[in-house]
Amino acid sequence: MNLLQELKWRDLIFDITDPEIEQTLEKEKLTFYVGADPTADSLHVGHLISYLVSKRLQDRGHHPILVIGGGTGLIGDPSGRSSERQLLTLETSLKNAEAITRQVKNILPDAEVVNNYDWISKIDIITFLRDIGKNFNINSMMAKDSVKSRLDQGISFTEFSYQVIQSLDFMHLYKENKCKLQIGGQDQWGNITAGLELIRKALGHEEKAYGLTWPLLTKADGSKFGKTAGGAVWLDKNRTSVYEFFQYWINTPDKDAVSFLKKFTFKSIEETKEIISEFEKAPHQRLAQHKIAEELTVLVHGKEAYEGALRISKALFSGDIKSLNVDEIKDGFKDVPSITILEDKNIVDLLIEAHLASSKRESREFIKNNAVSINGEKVNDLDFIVKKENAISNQFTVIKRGKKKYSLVKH
Ligand code: 545
Repeated sequence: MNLLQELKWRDLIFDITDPEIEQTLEKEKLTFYVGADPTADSLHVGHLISYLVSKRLQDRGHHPILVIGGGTGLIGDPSGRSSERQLLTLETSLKNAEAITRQVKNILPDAEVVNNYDWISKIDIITFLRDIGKNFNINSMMAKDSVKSRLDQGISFTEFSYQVIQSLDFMHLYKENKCKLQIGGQDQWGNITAGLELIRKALGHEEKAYGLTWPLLTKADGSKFGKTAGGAVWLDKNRTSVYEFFQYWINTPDKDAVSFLKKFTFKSIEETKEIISEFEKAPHQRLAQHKIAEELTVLVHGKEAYEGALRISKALFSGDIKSLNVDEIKDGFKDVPSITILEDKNIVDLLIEAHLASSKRESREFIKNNAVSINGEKVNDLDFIVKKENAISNQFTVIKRGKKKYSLVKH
């Protein structure tokens, strides 16, 4: 399969600007680019796709430029938004740009990373309106989805002009880096084609450049990709722990597992097909989910961090809590209800305090029926005292009631 066919097989093509792209990607080693505006100080899993598609192109010999939009972030892309954005301050935009640069360099260590503030901030208004502006037609600018969908509600001149700035980036990279292809999500189609038109008008009809978009990420049940009850799944481990990141992928619904496996992993088509067939024979074993979680956690956080996350999930599954260190307990039990106790406590009372039993009678029942364990060990003694000195690192005691109910006791 050639590159474009493979991308189609993985459902990563929404549109291309020219069918010729298919052959060009086979014959030439292209320099291409993808941009991201630093609207936050971390990417989340929804933004990963840009860098995964870039990696696929890079693996076939093409050269990625990753544009961090320190400049465009100051303007605000109206694409895919129903209302005006809050302006970022220069300080925030540049600070976020730095944080995101670190993240993308980690994912694609061999890519060139540039910040468009470096050239956008140098353009003066007369050059902008004469040399750039003359190539734009207000009617076609208004026909772009990003603008058209906002005409009723209103759109500022600032956001209206965004497509001109992104076009300018494409032309800049075309001239300076021979960059001939821009890729992006389907919401970027209008901005990408605006750039192609600028290149054609300003530089001449013989100049060849291309655009390629992938479809918006969706989930079979209609819920939002990349979100959990706790909010977005970030790539920054201080916002979303490695264990939570890993767990997000492990929890991929069966209905999405095949599509995610194709889009998010770098196994060959053959191996992917084998995994799919194993998975479809025994979906309860969650082979596809494990492969996705393993590859993405290693890519974003490294092998060691992945192994830590795997250890937490195994310990929680088997109940072997004692094998975890304090940090692993904190990660693994982040979403589990917790209580703090100031002195050692009898187990019957503690179950009530931890909301694992509603009365002393019920509490005693659970204990007598062998349904309660402390740090992975069954407790059936009604006089058992939960002590700080027996806690994991003298800090945490994990109580489990029944198969799934947990409470984290902090001493
Ligand atoms: C800026 C300058 C350029 C080319 C592109 C840009 C960015 C582009 C844009 N892209 C989106 C984005 O989201 C915020 C990221 C938070 C850190 O706004 N104008 O920056 C998303 N992009 C990835 C995909 C996207 C897009 O980063 O293209 O479709 C989401 O999948 O929405 O010269």
